[in-house]
Amino acid sequence: GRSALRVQAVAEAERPTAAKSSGSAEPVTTDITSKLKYLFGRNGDYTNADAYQGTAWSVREKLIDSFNKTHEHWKKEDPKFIYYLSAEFLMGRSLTNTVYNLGLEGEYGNALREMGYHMEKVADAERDAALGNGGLGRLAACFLDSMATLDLPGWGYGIRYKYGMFKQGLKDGYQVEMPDIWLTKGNPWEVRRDDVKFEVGFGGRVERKKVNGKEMTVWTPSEKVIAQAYDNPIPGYATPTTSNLRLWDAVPVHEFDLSAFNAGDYDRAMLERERAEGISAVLYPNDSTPEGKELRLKQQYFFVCASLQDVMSRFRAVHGANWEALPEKACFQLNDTHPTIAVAELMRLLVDVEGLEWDAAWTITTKCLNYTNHTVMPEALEKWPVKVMAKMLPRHMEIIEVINEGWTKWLGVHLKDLKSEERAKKIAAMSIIHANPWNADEMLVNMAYLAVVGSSAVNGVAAIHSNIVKDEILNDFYEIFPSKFQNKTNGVTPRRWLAWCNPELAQLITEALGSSEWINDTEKLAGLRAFASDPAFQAKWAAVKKAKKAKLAELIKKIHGDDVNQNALFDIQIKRIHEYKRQYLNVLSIIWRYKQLKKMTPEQRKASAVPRVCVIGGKAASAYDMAKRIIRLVTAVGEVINKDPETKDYLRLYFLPDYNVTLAETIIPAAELSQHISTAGTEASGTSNMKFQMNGCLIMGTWDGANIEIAEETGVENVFVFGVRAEEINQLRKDRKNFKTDPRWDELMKDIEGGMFGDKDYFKPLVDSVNNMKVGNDWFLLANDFAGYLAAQEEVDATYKDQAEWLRRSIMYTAGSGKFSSDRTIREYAEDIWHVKPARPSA
Ligand code: Z2T
Repeated sequence: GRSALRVQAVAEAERPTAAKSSGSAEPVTTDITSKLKYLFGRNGDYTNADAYQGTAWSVREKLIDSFNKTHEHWKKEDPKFIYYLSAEFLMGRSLTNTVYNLGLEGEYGNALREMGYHMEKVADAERDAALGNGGLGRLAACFLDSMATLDLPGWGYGIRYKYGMFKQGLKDGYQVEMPDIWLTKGNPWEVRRDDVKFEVGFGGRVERKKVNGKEMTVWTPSEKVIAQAYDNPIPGYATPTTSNLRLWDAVPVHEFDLSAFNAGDYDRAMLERERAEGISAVLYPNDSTPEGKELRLKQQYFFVCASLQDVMSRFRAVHGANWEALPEKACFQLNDTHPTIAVAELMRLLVDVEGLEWDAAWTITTKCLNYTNHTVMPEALEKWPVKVMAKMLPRHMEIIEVINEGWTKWLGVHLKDLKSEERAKKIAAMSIIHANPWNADEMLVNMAYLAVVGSSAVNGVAAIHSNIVKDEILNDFYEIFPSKFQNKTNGVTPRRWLAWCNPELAQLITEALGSSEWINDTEKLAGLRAFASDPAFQAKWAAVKKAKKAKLAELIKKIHGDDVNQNALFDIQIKRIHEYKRQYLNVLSIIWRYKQLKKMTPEQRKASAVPRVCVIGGKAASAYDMAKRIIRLVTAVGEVINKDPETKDYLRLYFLPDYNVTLAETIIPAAELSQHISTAGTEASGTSNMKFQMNGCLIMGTWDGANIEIAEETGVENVFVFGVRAEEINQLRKDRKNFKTDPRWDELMKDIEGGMFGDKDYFKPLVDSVNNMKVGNDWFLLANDFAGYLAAQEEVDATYKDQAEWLRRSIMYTAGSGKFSSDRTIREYAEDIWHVKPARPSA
């Protein structure tokens, strides 16, 4: 609201560069009304949704001005570019971010107010661009923001899915999935590049032929589609730089089959269109477990092939066929293994199309590519059956075979000192192509191995995770190439995740620090430590949190119809639903709390209970049965406890459906405690933990992922840490059968099994999954961490009773969050991996 504008006014005055507004003389109100008139045929009497359209199409023009200036500059300078290849970009909304990043909030805020609208309500009409599942996709979006803000020449490349992440609804407490129809009202944040399209082939045959006297390999695909480019400008903050996210849409080569049409076969006439459009139709809704479907591989190849051709055609336009120099001008980051087919595709383009020798092409390829790993869960590592790949991408399969021959041969020489038996074993274990361990007849391409062999650098996303990558999952490779392996701890953009989503807190921080420079120099937040114990500052800090809690309470009321106690501790767990993230453990502790409250007299409750409002949100992959049962358990427990007259003043549990970027922007500023309770060693990093930390939310967490580094920066004594350590996990799993469960745990299992929350049969598999004698065998060790978790919960209550201590910690969290800006992460990538340098256009 209003305070946000003041923050910006300060930021404006201090900006290192002038605001990027085009300085058009035409008043903004006129521009907005003219957009509504001429683009939408509207005349007065606009709804908020109309006002959004008019505003967005007007802001778009400023964005394009800035985009054009930046790209003119980059074209002239010809710097080295980083291309971030990712199957997912979870951008969320763009209006507020664009207006604020471009420094246009004064102009547009005033114009809308003059017209009788509020920016906040108008912005609320925008649909999220939800082209991602969760952490990995949102990370890519934060990276784009930081790359632009740091003036790094770089683009994102991905897929323009027609349908993004499904919309989640609840029916009788069960998850229902609905398509995400986000493009129907048009998208003001994209520009279709009619002149940028490339052919992408699939299937067909491979032949050796003499071409101009040279022996060449010729791939003749049996199916072709066109990749059509759409550019999504990415405005940096406090800089004239506006970068780009180029997304590909799949369209048919021929509009339709005219001969089939003329013959009256309308269905066949449209077949090619349907097959093509199917490729970019829908995002696979799996977070961290891959979908082994052919269409998914098609998507991966589709966007990689188009992106590489695009980069190479721009290179050729300037440098001709001097491909040896490509690594000086372009480097590609593979966001997990999803774009790993790039290793084979770049080889194909260089060898088959450009006519380079294999070895020269291999040197260029490995210099250009780098790979980021995002998970250590074995079932999540992508492997494509050789059969599938050979049919869809026959030439790529050949290339991968040749790469693997060279690789295993090289290994043989490199490991010559090993005994022959051991050597053979090691080579078999490191072969890119290997048998399916569950089905010896099926051969698989291990995409992580291909990515490691084909890259210059390999990195994990938090210190502990990078160590697990080195010591366990890719240990053989690490031993051979120790210097290839790096850590790049994740970060989040402090613009979207603090300054813009929590303008009230931003203003308070700016006042305290005497400048808004922290917005792109988050290490300055450390200055808040001096205020952590200051009662006057604490009171202002508390007032902001209270206002944000009121907003979340409003949302809960809208969704569930309930009024919640706004003085209660707001306890939040929002993330994809997954067994390893252990939402189930959270629910168990809530049930335990409920039972304790029930045992108390009203006087006892009044005297000692700390009221809590628990919120859980997150989507379950459509095919993830156990995750759907967990959602139902959350809603079932909520149905019981939220209406229990004895306890409802002290405990609530709400499942907030359709968790997405926009919802996170409301929930996170309101959170006082957030839960990051994955089994140690399973969450690669986590990134919402960083967003909560920035917003002064205390963390309850296991010693996992980035929690560890957050605790180090915040002071371990300020964090509620519990649970076994990653080093213990393997042994504990082996010992599971001998584990003696806590009697309180046994009681809760009986409660659920006995139907305390209804749906007995439906919950039975959940109970079984954490039974140390049953199939599931409690793989994620909920029972082992249960007692420690309850103890940590008691510590939370005790701390909350001491509000001065709670507020001190809250301030210390924000003060300690400087490291977790994605600006820091991107600077590290730029220096250690990409070797790209800033190139800022003049304002
Ligand atoms: C994903 O969001 C993550 C890992 C994946 O592994 C896939 C997806 Cl879609 C293939 C997450 C991690 O689970 C999370 O710990 C991490 O913070 C995030 O990626 C960004 O690195």
